[in-house]
Amino acid sequence: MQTSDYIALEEQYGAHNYHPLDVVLERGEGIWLYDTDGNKYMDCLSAYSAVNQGHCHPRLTRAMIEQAQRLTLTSRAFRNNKLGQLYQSLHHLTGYELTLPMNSGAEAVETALKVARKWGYRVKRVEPEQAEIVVCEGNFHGRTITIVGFSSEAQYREDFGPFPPGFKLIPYGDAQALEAAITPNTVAFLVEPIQGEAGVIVPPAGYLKKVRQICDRHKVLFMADEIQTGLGRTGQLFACDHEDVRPDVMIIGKALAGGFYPVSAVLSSQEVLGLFRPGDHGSTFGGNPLGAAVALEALAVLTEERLIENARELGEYFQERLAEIPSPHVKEVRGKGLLIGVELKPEAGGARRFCEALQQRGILCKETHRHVIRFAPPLVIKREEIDWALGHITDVLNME
Ligand code: IF1
Repeated sequence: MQTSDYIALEEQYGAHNYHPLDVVLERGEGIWLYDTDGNKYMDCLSAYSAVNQGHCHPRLTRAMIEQAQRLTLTSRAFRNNKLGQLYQSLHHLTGYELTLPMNSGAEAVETALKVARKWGYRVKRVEPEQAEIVVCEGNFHGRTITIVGFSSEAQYREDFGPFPPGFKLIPYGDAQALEAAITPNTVAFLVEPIQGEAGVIVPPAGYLKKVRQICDRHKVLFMADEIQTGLGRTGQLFACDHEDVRPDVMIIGKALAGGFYPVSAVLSSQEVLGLFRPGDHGSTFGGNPLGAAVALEALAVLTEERLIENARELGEYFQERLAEIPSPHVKEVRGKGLLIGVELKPEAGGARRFCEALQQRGILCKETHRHVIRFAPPLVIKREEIDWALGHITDVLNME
């Protein structure tokens, strides 16, 4: 089959809920992707930070194959020999007492919303059906009806109502707005430490520390969605670590299983996750031994190959060099670690055409919110590979 044949199949038989670049990928290795015409590309998206360990990491491939030959799924009606080990590994790595395993990021976010409401009723003693959760404008937490119900993005909400009540939107990065929004019924504040989809929006320094203090003052759960920013992406284990802040509830996913298998999780304390009783919540695949085995190895790769340190060191390097590029189109370079956004001026005509030009030079990026090019390569990237990319990025950022 030709590349055009693959595209035709997707166009004819698939729902058109995406507008992908017209590149048909068939193989990945480390930071490199290969299309059906044999072209090679540097992956600067990492599947939205799900492939932090690099494509087809041999240790993850081996872990998946070995487990897949033994046991893949039992349901949680029975126990398996991998889940407890994943729980222990996450406890040792993060310090949180308990884990609740799910599959997609949205499922983990929904789980966090449910446990926050339960905590509100059982511990904070909020009146039944009155729990409120504060969220931020520009948020992205997934695509379920509950979650898009509190999105500020019209397209994510359009034609999907009616939506569940109990959510309050405030401006991102504004700690006073959080304090003003809290009522006696507020049970939680859900926030991304850096807003990925909104265009790699880094909040003002000290914001997360103020959030922590406000949530303590008003007995509100601080819930961090680190599905995209977590597990090394920003040069720390969690983006919250940049401000030495510890959320009550930590939500992770994506790179938790290195892009091999959907594994997400909610991490918290006995006081919060200990509220769930058997039958309160669940999932057919949540906590399955195949996902757990891959996640165990994905966490080991993250720490043993020092990917967090690499993201910190090379993220700073990449961002500095990007900021030095003289370009008539660039408005701002921002981000943390290897989560970098290059915002273009409105007169540049949108980031899509720059991503298409980068594709022609062997670099795959994704624009976000029309004017921002996101650079988020796998955390295994090397300095000389960044230097190679910078040459092409410089040319593209100077095209007409
Ligand atoms: C799409 C965005 C990124 C996330 C955060 C929860 C989820 C995501 C911070 C839900 C997922 C993905 C979803 C994917 C594109 C991508 C995305 F553009 F949509 F917003 F990364 F920025 N919290 N983000 O980033 O996790 O259920 O997908 O496993 O929906 O188009 P999921």
